[in-house]
Amino acid sequence: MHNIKTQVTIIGGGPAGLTLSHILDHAGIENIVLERQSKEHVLSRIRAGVLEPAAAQLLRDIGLGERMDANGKSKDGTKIVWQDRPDFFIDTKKWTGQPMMAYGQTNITEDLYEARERDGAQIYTEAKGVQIHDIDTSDPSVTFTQGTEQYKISSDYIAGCDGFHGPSRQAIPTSVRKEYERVYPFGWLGIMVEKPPLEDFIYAYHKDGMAMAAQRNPMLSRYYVQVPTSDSIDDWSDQRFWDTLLHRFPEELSSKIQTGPSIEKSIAPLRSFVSEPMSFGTLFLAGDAAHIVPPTGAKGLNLAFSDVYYLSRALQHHYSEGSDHYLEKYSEMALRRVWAAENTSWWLTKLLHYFPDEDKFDQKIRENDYDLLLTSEDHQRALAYEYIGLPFED
Ligand code: FAS
Ligand code: PHB
Repeated sequence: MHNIKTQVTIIGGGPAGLTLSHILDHAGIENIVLERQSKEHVLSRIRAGVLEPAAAQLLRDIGLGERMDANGKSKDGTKIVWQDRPDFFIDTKKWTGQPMMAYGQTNITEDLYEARERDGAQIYTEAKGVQIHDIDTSDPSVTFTQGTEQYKISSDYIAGCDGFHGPSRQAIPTSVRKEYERVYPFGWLGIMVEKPPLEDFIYAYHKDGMAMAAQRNPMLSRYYVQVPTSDSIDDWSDQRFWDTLLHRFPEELSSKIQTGPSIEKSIAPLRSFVSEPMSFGTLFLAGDAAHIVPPTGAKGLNLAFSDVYYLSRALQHHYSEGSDHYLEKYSEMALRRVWAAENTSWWLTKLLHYFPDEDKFDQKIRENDYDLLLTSEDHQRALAYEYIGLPFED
């Protein structure tokens, strides 16, 4: 058994874990990252594509914004198109003065791994059997194996950045943990295609189901269609995907969509989920380990960054100023922003998707919500501020 001591043990080498490790390292706080998968597996994941202004600025502030600003695209907002109604633009630039940033999570994770390796970070990939011990004491530890070697890491704090399926959340006693969940009766079938994208990110409402146009770079497009949860990827040939997508977009847009063979195709289930509190003893959860949002509001990755902003600040105040104020306030501060994003994502999911069990009243409410966006500047401004997310609290 290798016995190792550090200050913060970070479980999970996705965006939350790697960003936290980077910030702590540059603040002189020793940390070790444990990642279950290989680096190649983590970098192969295709997920988010849009950063809120605050998340983009955080990456710049921690010295990781150069490739984002060089290769990403500033977007004034996101378009909604609606069968038989005028288009709407969630104009964050006009109403909040802040554009969104189109830069894929895959690129961000590449930038993070490159920076961590350059800085000589301690990252254990293919760390298996992670177990968390004694988080309600001042001597918490994590045990795991890598290959045939066994390890025990003792640290002051443990950061659970291990996503929805990781062990960290489960380490909080059920007597303390409260979970809130909404599982949606549909998923998003997403594909990646090496073709020029449309100009805008576009959500399309159609009575048969939602569709979405996204992008990664001038020669890489990402598209989604709403599919029943009973569907599997084998039910969806590329041809069926394209027929469905073009059917759900208005003619003036579908005629501009360049189709082609998919280079990636996957179905993501949709759920809204929050686990409270986000901390217990010396364990602090960040990112998908604590909460999940449907991708409709482009919030998941952005919440991971705001959690990491709050947690890294709290740990820096502990080590540099001996103050535990932000550690004690972490969960309630992070959850204020999480619940605001849960609300926005839930509202946009209701607005833009066909629900199999909905009735005519639901449809009239949906149409009225959209018509208010078309006619009311107050509603337009409110949605724009929701779409960029709450400002980070002092
Ligand atoms: P992650 O899940 O990214 O990272 C957790 C890491 O912990 C993983 O690398 C995992 O391997 C590791 N881990 C898990 N268990 C472990 C263990 N026992 N030991 C060690 N390590 C362990 N968000 C958006 O904003 N827009 C989108 O369009 C979007 N699309 C998505 C599509 C899919 C299919 C999924 C699953 C999510 C999507 N998301 C989207 C949300 C997603 O981007 C997350 O919010 C983001 O990855 C959160 O980052 P982390 O909290 O770091 O969690
Ligand atoms: C994406 O770029 O994949 C994307 C963007 C915005 C969303 C969902 C997905 O709301």
